[in-house]
Amino acid sequence: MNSIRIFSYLPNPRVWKSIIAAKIGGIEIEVIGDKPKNMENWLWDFDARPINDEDKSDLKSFEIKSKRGFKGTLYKTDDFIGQHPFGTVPAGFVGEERLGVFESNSILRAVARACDDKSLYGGDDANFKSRIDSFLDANLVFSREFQVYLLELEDISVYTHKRTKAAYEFYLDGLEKSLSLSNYLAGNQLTIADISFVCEFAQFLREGHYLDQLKSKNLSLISENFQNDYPLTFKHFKSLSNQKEFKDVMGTYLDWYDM
Ligand SMILES: N[C@@H](CCC(=O)N[C@@H](CS)C(=O)NCC(=O)O)C(=O)O
Repeated sequence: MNSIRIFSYLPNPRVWKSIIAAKIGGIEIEVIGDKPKNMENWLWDFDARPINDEDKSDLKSFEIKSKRGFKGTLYKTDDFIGQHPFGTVPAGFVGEERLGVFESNSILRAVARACDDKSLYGGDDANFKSRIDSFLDANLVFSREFQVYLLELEDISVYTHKRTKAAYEFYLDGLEKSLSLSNYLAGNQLTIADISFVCEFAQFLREGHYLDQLKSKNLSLISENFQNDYPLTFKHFKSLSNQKEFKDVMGTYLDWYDM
């Protein structure tokens, strides 16, 4: 079996994708990390580890300004940057050669490929695999749009809200059409396209924690009418997130959300 290690802040819905796929596919993966606020006190590396102030003065050459989602300085080794040129987490390392795999959907694909049962990623059907990829790409486009939105929610601009709303409608319109034709996103079986959707969408729903900030700008929740506007997608999201393999990983993350 191909060994897979993931380094990230935890909990992270983008890591859950891989953990859920590994559970369903019956393989073990290694997940290392810490709370988001502690990531500046870790050495970002294959052998990631917590570091103290003394370590930090010895590791000055690895100091690097955070770029997205973090504030301040992070400690990323040259080897880490060699394998992860965009410097992001989740950071996957696969195989004996500890090859860097970045982007959570790509890490998810790596996990699904490592499973004995390949059905989560289309089995031997290259065309079906490509279709699954299409959903994963559409999911990443939405995910990038709402990442900007979530990071700005403390002081949200009308521009970002409008842009994210358009991305939400584009993505969910497509999912709803798909689910009117098949039981799962890419066809009639559970695939990593569904797993990625559930984890990303659970994260997007965190906009609900910023109701006051949105109201103060006369803006409303983008997902306000999720259930009515996209009934099939809502049902799919609800039923998968309540499925044991998902629930065991996602824990209480969605408990606040009224479904
Ligand atoms: N689309 C990427 C998002 C990864 C990402 O943007 N990670 C951010 C944290 S949310 C990061 O690692 N930032 C590192 C930095 O700020 O230097 C994925 O799905 O893996």
